[in-house]
Amino acid sequence: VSLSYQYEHFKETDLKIAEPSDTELPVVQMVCEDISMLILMKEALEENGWMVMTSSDPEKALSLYYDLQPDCLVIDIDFTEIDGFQILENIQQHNHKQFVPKVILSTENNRLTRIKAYEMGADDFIGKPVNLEEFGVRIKRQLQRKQIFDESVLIDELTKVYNRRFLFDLLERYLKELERSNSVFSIALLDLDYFKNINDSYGHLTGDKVLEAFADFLKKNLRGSDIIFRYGGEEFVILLPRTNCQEAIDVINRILDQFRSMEFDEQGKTFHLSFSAGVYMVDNPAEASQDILKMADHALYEAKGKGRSRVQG
Ligand code: GH3
Ligand code: MG
Ligand code: MG
Ligand code: MG
Repeated sequence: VSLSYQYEHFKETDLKIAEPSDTELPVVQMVCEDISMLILMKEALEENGWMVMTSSDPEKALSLYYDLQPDCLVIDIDFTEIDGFQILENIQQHNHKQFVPKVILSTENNRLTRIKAYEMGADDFIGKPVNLEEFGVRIKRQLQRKQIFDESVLIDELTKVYNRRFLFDLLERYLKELERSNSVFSIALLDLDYFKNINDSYGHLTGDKVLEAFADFLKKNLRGSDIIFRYGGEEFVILLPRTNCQEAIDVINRILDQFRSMEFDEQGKTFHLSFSAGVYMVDNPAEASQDILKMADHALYEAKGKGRSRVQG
């Protein structure tokens, strides 16, 4: 397997689910030995416009689960050869930090089975026979929970770019990726210049609007591979994969030029803004993510000290 494949695969599987403006269909995976019932349930769910993947073989279901990373998993535990709870158990053991709602189906709709299911991490339990209409609504509810969870874990509410928490999560993954490759990546820490003046002159609501506009500007003008995070207040981080220090400085300088020429129009007054940035290249997988940010912050501090509106490597 070539690195580029790994890289694309890594991006697609690990990041696709995390796109802030994700327009992908929700994916529901179902495991059930009874194929005719599986078909009926699949049709019922597909009416909602969801993508539904099914399997009647537990082994295949598990590998599909890890490849697919579904948004909801439905397990009918009534298998003849195995204890269907083993599927749930296996998945819980490999629980990456992700949240995937799991719905258990069984004819054994009794107190002890339900308790066991919930104790093993099930999010819902539906007794068979399944009412298809109710089934669809209950799965819909689980998909909503999944979406709310993903967004709150990953995305900054105001600017809709990734949040600080996800930055550190993703840094860990990129550092691991460095171990496998000879690649590098760069981090740029951007801080708006004299932002307090905006709040003081126009009020906090305008300040918020400017932050949103800045995030939109970054989304529009950065390369598709660059990843944007709100680090805190008026500070943003750009992760530039496979980009060395000089290339990163060039990218951020280009962005700075464009941003300086952007005109803001508020309460009958127009103004321009700038930012300062610190860039730091990472080529050592042993580096701690906190230290990476410290180095970028150090460079940012230098940029501010030299008079702001500049990029410091
Ligand atoms: P410098 O050039 O040194 O960066 O000056 P500055 O005024 O940007 O820096 P300072 O850190 O002193 O002020 C940052 C301001 O950003 C202070 C704070 O009120 C404001 N701020 C932080 N988060 C938000 C936010 O979410 N909304 C608004 N409106 N303002 C925010
Ligand atoms: Mg600041
Ligand atoms: Mg400051
Ligand atoms: Mg500032």
